[in-house]
Amino acid sequence: MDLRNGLRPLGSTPAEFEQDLLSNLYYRRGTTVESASAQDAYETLALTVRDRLAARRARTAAAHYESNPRWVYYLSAEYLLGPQLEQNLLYSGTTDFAPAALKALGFDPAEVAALDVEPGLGNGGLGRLAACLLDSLATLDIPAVGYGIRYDLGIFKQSFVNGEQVEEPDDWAFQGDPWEFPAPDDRHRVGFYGHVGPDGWVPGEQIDGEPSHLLVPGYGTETVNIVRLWRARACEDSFDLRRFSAGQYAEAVEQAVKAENISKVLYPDDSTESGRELRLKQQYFLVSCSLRDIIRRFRFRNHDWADFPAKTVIQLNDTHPTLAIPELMRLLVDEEKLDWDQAWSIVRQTFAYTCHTLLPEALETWPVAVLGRLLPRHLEIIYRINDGLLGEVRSRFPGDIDRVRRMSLIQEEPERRVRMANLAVTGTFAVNGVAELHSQLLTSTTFDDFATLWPDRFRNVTNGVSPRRFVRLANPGLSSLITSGLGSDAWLRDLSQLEGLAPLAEDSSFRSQWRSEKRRAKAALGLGDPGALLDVMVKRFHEYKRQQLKLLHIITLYQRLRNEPGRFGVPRTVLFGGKAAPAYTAAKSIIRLINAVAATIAADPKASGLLRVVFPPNYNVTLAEKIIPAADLSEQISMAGKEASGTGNMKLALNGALTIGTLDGANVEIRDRVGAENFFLFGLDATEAAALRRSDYQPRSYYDGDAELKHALDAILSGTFGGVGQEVAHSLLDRDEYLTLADYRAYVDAQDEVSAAWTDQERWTRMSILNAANSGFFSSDRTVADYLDRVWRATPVRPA
Ligand code: 26V
Repeated sequence: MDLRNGLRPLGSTPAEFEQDLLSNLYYRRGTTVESASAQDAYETLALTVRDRLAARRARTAAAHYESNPRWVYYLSAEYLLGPQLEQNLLYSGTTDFAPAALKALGFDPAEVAALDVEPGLGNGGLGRLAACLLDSLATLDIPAVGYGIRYDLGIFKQSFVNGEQVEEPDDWAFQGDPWEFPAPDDRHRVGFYGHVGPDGWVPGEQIDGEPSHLLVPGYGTETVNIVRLWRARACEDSFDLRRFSAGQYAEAVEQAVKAENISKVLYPDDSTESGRELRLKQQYFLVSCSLRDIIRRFRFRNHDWADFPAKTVIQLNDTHPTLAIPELMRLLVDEEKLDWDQAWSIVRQTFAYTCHTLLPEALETWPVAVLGRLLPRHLEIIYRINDGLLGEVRSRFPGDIDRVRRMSLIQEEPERRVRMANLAVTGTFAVNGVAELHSQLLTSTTFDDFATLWPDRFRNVTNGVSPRRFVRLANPGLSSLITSGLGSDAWLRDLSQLEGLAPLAEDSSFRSQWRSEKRRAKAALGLGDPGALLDVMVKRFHEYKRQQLKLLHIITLYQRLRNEPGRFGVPRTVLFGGKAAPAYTAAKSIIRLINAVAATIAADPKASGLLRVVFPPNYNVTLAEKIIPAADLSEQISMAGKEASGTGNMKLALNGALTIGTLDGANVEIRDRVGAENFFLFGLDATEAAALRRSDYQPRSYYDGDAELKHALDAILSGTFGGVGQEVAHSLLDRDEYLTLADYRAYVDAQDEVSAAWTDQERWTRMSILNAANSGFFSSDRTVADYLDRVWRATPVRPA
């Protein structure tokens, strides 16, 4: 028998599924129907579903081996994959039989499904984008692997105590993770510290990287790709038996604990100085393990290094994995003995870099002293790359010392630091921003010198989101309506087909069904009054995103309902969701104030039925899938020129929310597509905002000049909200870095237009349908197609 092709197919009928569930309960979970807990049932269900995808995985891997294709490798410190159960049921075609099979064995399907825990291995947009791109890569049959870190503790769990954010560890894999395939036999050794000898780097410390992988199925295709996550492990010899025998138990395991700390926790962001060296270690750990794995895959079918760039493209998700550039140089020059120029040419043809920010403070730099101690050979390589770069700059721009200083990979003042973004631009063939405006601003500001030197290197790839996750799974009711409206579910693989909904905006029966789907989603969220406009602001808390602007609007609405009911507008529920970095005091103050304002309004009978503020804690992918379908209004109100793209804006528009927003990030492209008449635009644009920031901006002049704004800020200052939030008001009056007060009046006026539009429900529904109909561009399938065309140049391989 040909074992390679002789895999016994798994049954595709409900009865076979039930049979497999039972045998997995006995043979793999090791328990019985009588004694099985809900957890047993969950793990067994996961195995039964996973097996079906694993069979497809085996066929995919065989097809990839056979065709020796060009591979896309995605390197990312973060993945926000979201809950796995429902997705894998859908993608394996077993959604319909799982509940019955569970019931037949005596389990409550809802109780079992509730045990699915999302791996929160990311902070926000950057990590969720990585997950959407993997979904689309598999859906488009592209040979791809995502590499990341398997953090023991993911993004912290948020709760509120007296309205204040409290963080608790997220031990997401406490019960084990049934979706994962660990490969403890496939460890890679990673070095740190030490010195550079005549034959290269001699590390002073070593640890192991242990991989496991999760399956990444494509939708409507056989392909199943993987995401490979690394976990840090002490090397076998790290246990100190001598100390243990001497009763020094803690010391005996010290090395092991230190090693395993590397993958212990996801950094909530860079705003804390503590543990920075550990973060650099994480980055090198990811890069070193992943490159070794990439090279191993290359060697299955290839022997000549000159072929490496033709078979490999490695996408750097922001600068976190940028050490891959000097690491590949080290492997090629020190270990493979290629000459420097040949190695540099391979490296430069292999890597591409995506930048995800415009905030200067978010551009990573590492102290030369720290990097040189941890990775002495890599620092030497970075210096040599810098010599080449600066040589090129000097010969193109003789005498332009200032340009040399700006472009150098090394910042000199106030301390010497390595500029990771400059290294990423220098070591790659393609650099992209994540929305049109962002990409323009990158070449005109952040990377202007590099764009002058290498104009062909820069391009745009506008972000997108997975329609499977954020429409089909999140909003099954609306999905069915869309499918019946379009006459097919092919839109799930070609989201541009949503355009076919546009004529249905004129069909009153379709509009009424569309509205009832919104109502149903609101009811599922437990938001009592389905007639109230649900106004949603969900995203990480950051001053540039301006949750404080939304808050000023809420206070104004509250004051109107108390003092000038004629100007109040329509009943609203405002929903916030999002976490603040634990060390980001200003963002935490805004959270505290939102909760205080919510409590004040909730306690006022005059507000009852008119205005409500809710803030469910611990916003994550699971919660996003419940909130987004229910939203009527999407708040995208960042200071223009600061939000690279946004992806929540796309998810909300696809689910029929109307956007109120500034001309920032992908809002610009959303408005272009859905039409200016279906989008509530307000505020300064990026050029105006930058000019106002450069001028002598006086936030107090807006306070003095606008009675409603003054009234709102005075309420905070005088302690109306339990005395909370004075520091928020002071910071707005004294500095207002993100021009909140300058945009307040335009924002409140635009919100009055929102209220007016809401009073005409037929008009609102028309606008809602047109938003969804014209947002098909924002599928991550289109994003991946753009990456393929502009950067990756890889082609599909379909399993036989
Ligand atoms: C990093 C830092 C670090 C220093 C302190 C403040 C701060 C603020 C922001 C960041 C950005 C991290 C990168 C990131 O998550 N960018 C997001 O990427 C999304 C996917 O491309 C994009 O939609 C969001 O607009 C962008 O903020």
